[in-house]
Amino acid sequence: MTTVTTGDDGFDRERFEQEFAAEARKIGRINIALFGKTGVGKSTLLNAVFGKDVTATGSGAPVTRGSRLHIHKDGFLGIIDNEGLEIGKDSADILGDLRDLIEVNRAGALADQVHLAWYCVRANDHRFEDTEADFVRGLAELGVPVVLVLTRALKTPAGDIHPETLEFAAYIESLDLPIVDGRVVITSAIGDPPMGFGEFGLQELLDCSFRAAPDGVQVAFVAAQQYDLERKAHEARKAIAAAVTAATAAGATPIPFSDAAVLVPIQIAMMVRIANLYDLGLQRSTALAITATTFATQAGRSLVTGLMKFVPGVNVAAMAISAGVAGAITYGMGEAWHLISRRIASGELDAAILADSEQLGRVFLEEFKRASASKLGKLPPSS
Ligand SMILES: Nc1nc2c(ncn2[C@@H]2O[C@H](COP(=O)(O)OP(=O)(O)O)[C@@H](O)[C@H]2O)c(=O)[nH]1
Ligand SMILES: [Mg+2]
Repeated sequence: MTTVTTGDDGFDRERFEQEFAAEARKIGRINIALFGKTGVGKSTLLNAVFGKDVTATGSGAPVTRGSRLHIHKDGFLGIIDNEGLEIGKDSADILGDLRDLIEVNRAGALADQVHLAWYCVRANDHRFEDTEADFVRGLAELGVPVVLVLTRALKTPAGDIHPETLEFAAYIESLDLPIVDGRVVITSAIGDPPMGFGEFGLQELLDCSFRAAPDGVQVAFVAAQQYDLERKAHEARKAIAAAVTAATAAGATPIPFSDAAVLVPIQIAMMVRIANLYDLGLQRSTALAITATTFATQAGRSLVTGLMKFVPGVNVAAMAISAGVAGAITYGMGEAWHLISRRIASGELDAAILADSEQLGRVFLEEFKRASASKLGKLPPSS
């Protein structure tokens, strides 16, 4: 028997933390091998797409003994790089090390495999050597999908990608290399604001990479990247819909009304899923969950009490409403939790609000009430 220490606010911290960690493990990791000369903009690209340069945080463990490849792991992302080695001169060594890495992990967990390579060339270099083409072919032969990225690209004053860059891309594409979609992705990770243009090409880079990455790491990729928040929202909505369905089914069985608003396992599962999709981290998610639960429990209770006035003493009707209410409350929880998660990821909620649980609670509550009421309004009238 499981004892759930639901106090008045119904929050079981230990359980939440365990579920959070279990969900993070389940999501796994995407590993990207990153290649390109020093200064082409690899770190800047990582920052723009993942919100951090994982290679900058510590040296990363050597892949195998004596290997010149390094794997930097951070949450849902692993970056493999060849710091200090030169494509061309050291190609055989790099490919050999990568082959070792792939062989060692072939039978192992998906989270330890190499899922994708980004081969970066500075757009302005206008040079793509035979040794680089050979290297790209070598990567593809190892079974790693290669996205060929032109970095630090420039735009004309009219806002078009520089014609010479387009020519350079067309030249590389004419080589018929085994690259994803057969095409080159032209990017600028930070743009050049004084020159009048911002970042571009990152959405294409992500779309192309998502198409090439194995199914089993798609969610890790969604969680790791911080550029395309709509991908996160899409997954979060699926989690909310699943929880609402499950809660509605659970609500149809006679649960005590006092429990309708507390954090049932369905709601915890939904919350840890969404928090992980937005990569909020354990500590922050736990603190948020405490606030959310406190406010939702109060609101849920008054919602249920209000509804009960309309069905005095009719047990069957009460149970039917209970199913709808369980779904509506779960929907309200999900939408409010999602709103907070999304605003944190987009930087709309600053540290001051996050530290102020009253203020945060009000944001949560407003969305909770709006969403659960919209769901309740769609319930068939009870007879
Ligand atoms: N304007 C502009 N500068 C960039 C861009 N990407 C990188 N840089 C600059 O190029 C330099 C080298 O970038 P970095 O990311 O450190 O290259 P890495 O050695 O490949 O990791 C830095 O000064 C960056 O600010 C870009 O998209 N636009
Ligand atoms: Mg760097």
